[in-house]
Amino acid sequence: ISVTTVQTTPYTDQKAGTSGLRKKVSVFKQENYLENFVQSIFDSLKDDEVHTKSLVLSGDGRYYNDIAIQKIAKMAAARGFGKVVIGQNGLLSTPAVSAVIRQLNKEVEGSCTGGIVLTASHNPGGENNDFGIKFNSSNGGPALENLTDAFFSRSKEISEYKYAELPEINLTEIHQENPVQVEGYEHEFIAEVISSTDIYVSLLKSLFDFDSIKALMARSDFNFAYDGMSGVAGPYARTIFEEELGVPAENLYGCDPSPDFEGGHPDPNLTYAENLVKVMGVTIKGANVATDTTPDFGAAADGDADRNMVLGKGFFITPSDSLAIITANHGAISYMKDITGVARSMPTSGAVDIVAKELGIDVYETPTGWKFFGNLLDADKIVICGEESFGTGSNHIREKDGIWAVLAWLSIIAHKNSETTEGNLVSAEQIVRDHWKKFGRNYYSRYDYENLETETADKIFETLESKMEQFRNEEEGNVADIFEYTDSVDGSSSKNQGWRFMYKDGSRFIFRKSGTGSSGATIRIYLESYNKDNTELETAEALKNLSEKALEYCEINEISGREGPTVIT
Ligand code: VG1
Ligand code: CO
Repeated sequence: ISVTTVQTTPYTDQKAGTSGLRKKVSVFKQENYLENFVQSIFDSLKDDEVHTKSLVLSGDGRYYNDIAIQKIAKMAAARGFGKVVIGQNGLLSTPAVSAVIRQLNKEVEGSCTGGIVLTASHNPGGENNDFGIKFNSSNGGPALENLTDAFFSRSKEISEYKYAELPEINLTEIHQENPVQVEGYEHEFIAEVISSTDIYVSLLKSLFDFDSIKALMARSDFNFAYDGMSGVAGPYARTIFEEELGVPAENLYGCDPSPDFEGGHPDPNLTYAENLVKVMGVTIKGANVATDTTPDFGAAADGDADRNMVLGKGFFITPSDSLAIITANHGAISYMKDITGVARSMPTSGAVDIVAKELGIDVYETPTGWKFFGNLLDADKIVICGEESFGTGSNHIREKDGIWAVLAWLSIIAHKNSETTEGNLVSAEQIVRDHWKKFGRNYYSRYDYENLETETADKIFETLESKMEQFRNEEEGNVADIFEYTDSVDGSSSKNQGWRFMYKDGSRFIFRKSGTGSSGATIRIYLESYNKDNTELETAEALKNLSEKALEYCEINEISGREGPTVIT
């Protein structure tokens, strides 16, 4: 098979955000745009990391997934990879990619360099929406900043890319293509199409006690609903919830992956997971409108299935509380008898810190983005980690894992009910309320102002910085700073990770610019207030003063001319 070299000129905007490169499909379709970025990734890897090694290559099934896979496979062959491993129909969820990379390296140490994940995650898909490319390293986790910086530098000076003239790979059948000899190499190149679900499902089955969850599902007083949001979670949900755990098919919504997520916004929160929220008897503001037939527990995923939103009957559970509650009840999860530590991203509420203190384990505060958990997980410093943005996970892989979080919750509910009789179910809501009673409650909310003009966003951050001094002087013990992180494993540091305004009692408001959008600027405002004793207030009520302060400090409504946030979670 011959290799063709194509001359190209650099693009200047191929800098990865919080999680890979995300742009409109039309941007990716510009001449050589995708090829430039992929070649920049490949050029940044050393020959001995690539030659004869395998590369996992798949995505969440959004528009352009299949075309990109064929292009990238040809480029991987030309770069000297020995193998590309692709999920059937080009589908692997983000957590499944992580699991497959780790499994290949477990079978033959050092055989898999990593993976390319084609997803823009929670961003809408389709011809007029977003596409994305992310590189994961051999530990199964998102590339660290030194690597993504190298990709960006390379992309600014790239002058050519190479592809091998491979025949089209048949993505629909599980099989191996015929091995080919690629010009310039002595080894053979092979493309293998594997089951999208097998490796991931066996991993999860090894972690959780499926029998006890199955017994919970069989109870007449427990009913479960799941929404795959028409993303890649569907096939996994079908296998795990329906086939393994006996959930009726009609309780699984949005479980057929669609290139444009059926026109939806595959982001599991109260605003965008409209269907599940309705099914679960919750209003967009989180109020309880459940009826007798409302399911007892429900969950939704994002496009690439690494996020989760969990809901009780008529009851919203914040991701920060979910992290704290999973940590507090880790004993209910078979493989987690001893845990060394936990981590949360900085804007995630401190609920988990309170639990960690009680358990006598370490807690780490990292910048936003799963890549920052990688080193801590690899060094066994933490077992569970999570983000306020509906991301939860553990050391079983190196990505957040939506279905894992659901199974963790189901394990906890099963455990709490191992001795209750039918009709007396300890509900998810009860578990949360008991938790608050014991540990106090971190009232929490996030406001997103999506798609602002870049200049508007800049002006808001300038305003904030100019007012930090005023905040410090306002009350004794106030702290205002810009969050900086030093990784305790490799010593690397990351600056400008959030503009923080913190009171002495732990209440705080924080501002960040989103790094996952594909156009304009999105500002996130995080509000948190801790109350040890009064845990039964309405969130909006409990955060009223703090919210007013935050809006007053940043002047976001005045500067942007908006009346309020686009999304509140
Ligand atoms: C957002 C979330 C962050 C998450 C990231 C990727 O980033 O805030 O917590 O890790 O998305 O999630 P940002 O920079 O837009 O705030 V996913 O599921 O979109 O890969
Ligand atoms: Co995602």
